[in-house]
Amino acid sequence: MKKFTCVADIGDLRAAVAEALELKADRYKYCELGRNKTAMLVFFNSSLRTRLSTQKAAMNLGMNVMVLDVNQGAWKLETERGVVMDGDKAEHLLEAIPVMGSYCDIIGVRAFASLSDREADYQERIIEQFIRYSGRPVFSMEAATGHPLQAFADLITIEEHKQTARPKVVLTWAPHPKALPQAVPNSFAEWMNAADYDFVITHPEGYELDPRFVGNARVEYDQRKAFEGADFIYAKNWSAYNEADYGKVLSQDRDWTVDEEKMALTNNAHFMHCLPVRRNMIVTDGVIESERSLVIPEAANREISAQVVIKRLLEGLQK
Ligand code: AN0
Ligand code: CP
Repeated sequence: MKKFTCVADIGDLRAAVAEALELKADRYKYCELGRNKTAMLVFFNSSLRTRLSTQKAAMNLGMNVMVLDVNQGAWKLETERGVVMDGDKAEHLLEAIPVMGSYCDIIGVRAFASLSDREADYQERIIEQFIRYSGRPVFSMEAATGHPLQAFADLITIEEHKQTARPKVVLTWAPHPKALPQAVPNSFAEWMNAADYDFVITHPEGYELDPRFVGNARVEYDQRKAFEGADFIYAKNWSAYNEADYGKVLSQDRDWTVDEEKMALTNNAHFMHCLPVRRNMIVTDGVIESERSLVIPEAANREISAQVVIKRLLEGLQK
């Protein structure tokens, strides 16, 4: 594997899940693979899980790890080409990227959507420049339009807990006070479609996602109807994707909060969320604390999804 930004990069999903479960059972089996190799993790945005789980995954493979928080201690970076740099930005991404690449063997990048320029966000301008100019295999730790390490961990978690071959999985929008990217729901939809589950997306009108990610999923505007018979409820907030409202919060309607009454409509569904989660906005205390909640095992599987991805990037270096 030469890069990891979307489901296509991982290839056959059955094989990827099998590899994940093999690594989970023996996480130090390939501890020599990364010896004398360095992973650099570059963060343009905050993180708890991605930062820790990706470091742990690289360490399990015997790698050295360097973490850079671009906004804390590094020079302020200009990302647009052609700008006269007479403001507060001291360095351009076009120098910073190859410099970072010169110190490592693989690079992970977290660079969220601006939510102000849909075209620039959906062209993935930041991570694409890392792919082009770093000279190293690059993997997404949540870019503008996708969070594939999260979606892969979610897939592993569903495979571990499903009771039927083709479970009903429901992605539901839920309220949040701030404008959040579409990256998590986009990737979740992409991976659920690839896994060929019975997949339904529910959200208020105006929150339609990019059709390229929605694919063949069924869209149901009545949340309660969507929940009927569900085996997994995956909650997430996102801001509007449509051109007129891009990046805006259109609703904070707490009638969309996932609560016990709505979970009772499901087939005793498991509750999932990528975290961090705002309690009693996205989900009630009762649901997230219930025995059907998978939020902690889901987060734990981030170490496993990252380890499969980094292992494959390391194997790709040898070819
Ligand atoms: C981010 C998002 O919604 O993309 C990261 C989620 C993993 N969430 C927040 O900023 C709260
Ligand atoms: N789920 C997730 O990516 O969490 P962090 O933003 O804390 O890394």
